[in-house]
Amino acid sequence: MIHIYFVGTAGSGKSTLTHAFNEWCHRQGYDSIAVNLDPGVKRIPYSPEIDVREWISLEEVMKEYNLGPNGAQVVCADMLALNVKELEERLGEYRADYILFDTPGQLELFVFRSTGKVIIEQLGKEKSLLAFLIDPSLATTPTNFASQLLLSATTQFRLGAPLVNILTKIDIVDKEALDMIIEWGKKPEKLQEDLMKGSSLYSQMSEGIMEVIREMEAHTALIPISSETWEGMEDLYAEIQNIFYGGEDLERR
Ligand SMILES: Nc1nc2c(ncn2[C@@H]2O[C@H](COP(=O)(O)OP(=O)(O)O)[C@@H](O)[C@H]2O)c(=O)[nH]1
Ligand SMILES: [Mg+2]
Repeated sequence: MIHIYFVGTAGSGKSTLTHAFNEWCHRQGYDSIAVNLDPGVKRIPYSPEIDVREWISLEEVMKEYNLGPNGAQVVCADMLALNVKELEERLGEYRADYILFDTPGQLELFVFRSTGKVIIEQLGKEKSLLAFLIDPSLATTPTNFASQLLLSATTQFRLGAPLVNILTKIDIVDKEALDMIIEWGKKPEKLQEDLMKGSSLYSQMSEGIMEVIREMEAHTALIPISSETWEGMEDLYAEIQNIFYGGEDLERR
């Protein structure tokens, strides 16, 4: 059983990819389920097998504690950490090979508060993979892309599990921009070179940042994916096999 946590900034495509990858797995005959970990989400584009909204309600928290939506989101995230046993029990009802977790819209709720760490550790860190989603619209300049990689590195640093970077929504990115981002993903030296072309004021800082990116191996595979056309789903699956079974397909074991 492998746990995949889809993490990324708001709107990066977590919910859409959780659903699309789940569908793709079913289509291939793989055994997967989807879990919604976002208590605050109003509408998700699929019906997850497990949904934390079954036991945590943003509306009720807003009423009970007299909070606005942002404050209530924080309380809900903390409640989720406290209710991890309930989640574990619900998961115990399934025997799927792949559990796909759709995490809260705002990345900071899962990454910087205790929620994400508590859940991953309680459910088993050794079988967990972080899939960090990078929205291409936040990655079109060297500075933006490097900032996303730093955020990805921070996520891995905080949560302490293997991580893959995923470039989402590639069906709506123009080819030139896409090729550029993919090249930066493959060649850190190219990213560094392009970063240095920017303001010299920050060149030393850029060098330091690149060092962190290399050091933390945030610069592992960048997998370009579209949840619309399903391009790249196969690559994500292959990378999962690679990380957990050294490339040997679970289905063929
Ligand atoms: N064209 C396209 N749109 C996408 C893709 N993935 C997500 N979106 C859109 O991006 C928006 C945010 O996606 P969502 O999954 O809700 O992001 P989340 O906040 O990270 O869960 C939605 O309008 C999605 O329809 C994709 O692969 N292609
Ligand atoms: Mg979402």
